Amino acid sequence: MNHHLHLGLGNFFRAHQAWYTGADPRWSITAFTGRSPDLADELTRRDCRYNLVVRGPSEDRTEPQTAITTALPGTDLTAWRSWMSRPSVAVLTLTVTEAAYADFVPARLVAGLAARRAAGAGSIAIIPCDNIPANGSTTAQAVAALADPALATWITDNVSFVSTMVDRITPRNPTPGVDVITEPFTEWILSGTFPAGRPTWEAAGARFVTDVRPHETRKLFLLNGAHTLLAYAGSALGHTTVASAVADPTCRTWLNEWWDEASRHVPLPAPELLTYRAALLTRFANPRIHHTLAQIATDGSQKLPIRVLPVLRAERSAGRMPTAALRIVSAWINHLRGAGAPLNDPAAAPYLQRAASSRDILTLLAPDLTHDEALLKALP
Ligand code: CS2
Repeated sequence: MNHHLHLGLGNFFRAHQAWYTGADPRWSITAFTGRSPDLADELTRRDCRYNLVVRGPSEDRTEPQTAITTALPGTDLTAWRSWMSRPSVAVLTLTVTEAAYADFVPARLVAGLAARRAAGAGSIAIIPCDNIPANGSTTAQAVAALADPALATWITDNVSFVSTMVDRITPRNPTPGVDVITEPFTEWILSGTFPAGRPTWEAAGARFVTDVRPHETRKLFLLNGAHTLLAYAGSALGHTTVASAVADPTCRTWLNEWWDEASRHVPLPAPELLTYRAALLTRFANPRIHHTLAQIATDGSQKLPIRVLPVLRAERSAGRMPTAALRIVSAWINHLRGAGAPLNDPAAAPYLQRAASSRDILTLLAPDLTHDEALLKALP
C-alpha cells in the first residue's frame, strides 16, 4: 500500500485532498491533526470513517469516505517522525492555515525530513494546500532557512515542493462529530513533480499544470478577496452568513466593484473570469451552506496581505484610487475597532494597540504605502 501523509486534519482536508485520494484505492492516508488533537481520537473511534455531506442548493448527497486509515494527534512528534521515515509515504499534503507557515510548520517539516533522511526512506513530494501564493516555493524557502547545510542538500536532491490552488467551500459543521459538510464545487490545480509517485488525483478531476499562478491569483483575489469583503463590510451591515450578504443588493454592488477592480490583475482571459464570477455568485448564494462571516473574518491580518493588498498596490501603481480594495481595508480597520464580525486574530495584537490611527495601521500592514497621503485620506 502507498501512503499519503497529511498534516492538518480539519474539515477542509476531509472534504478536499482526502476525497481526491479516495479516487485511487491503491493509496491510503495517515493524517495528523494540526491544532485539535481530540479529533484524532474521535476519528479513530469510528475507524476513520466519516460521511461527506455534499450540500447542493436543493439537496444533500452523502458520500461515505474511506481513504483515511490512521488518524494521529499532531502533538505526537514520535509518530510524526516515524511516519515521515516510511519509504511507502510518497506525498505529504498540508492544510494548516495561512498563519501556520510563519509559525510551527517549517520546524515540523524539518524534524520530519531529518528523520526521513536518517532512515534512508528516499524522496517525497510536499504539497501545501493553503491559500498562500506560491505555496510550494514559500514552504521550500521556510524549510531551507531552518535546515542545517547537510539536510538542506539532501532536501534539494530528494524533496519536491508542489504549488497548488485548492478550492472547496467547507464551513464549520455546527453539529459535533466527524462528518463534513461541503459544497458540490471542487477544484485542485497542482504544479510540480512527484519523485516518489502520487495517487491518480486526476481521476477525481485534479489538474496538473506547468504554472499554477494565474489560477491561484484568480482564486485568491476573486473568491477569497470577495469572502473577506463580505466578512468585514457585510457583517458590519448585520449579515452573519455569506448567503445572506450576497442576497443584499448593496453587498452585490460591492462584490461586482471588487471583481471589476481585481480582475484587471488576474492574467487570464476576460471571458474565463466572467464565467468564474458568475459561478462564484451561485456558490456564495447556496442557501443551504451556512458559511459564517465570523469564520471567514478570522486571521484578517494574515489574509489581507495575500487577498487584497496586491490589487491595491497594482491599482496605485497604475495611478488609480482602488475604491473596492480600499473598502475592504477600511472595513477591516473598522472591524479592529469593534464593528461587524467578532475579532479572532491572534496576530492582530500590534494592530489593536494602534487601532485608533489608520496611519499606524497602514504602517504595520503595508509599510511601503505609508507615504501615500491620498490613500491615507481615504481610510477611516
Ligand atoms: C475563506 C476560505 O475562511 C476563509 O478565509 O475565504 O476558507 C474559502 O472558503 C476557501 O478557500 C474556499 O476554497
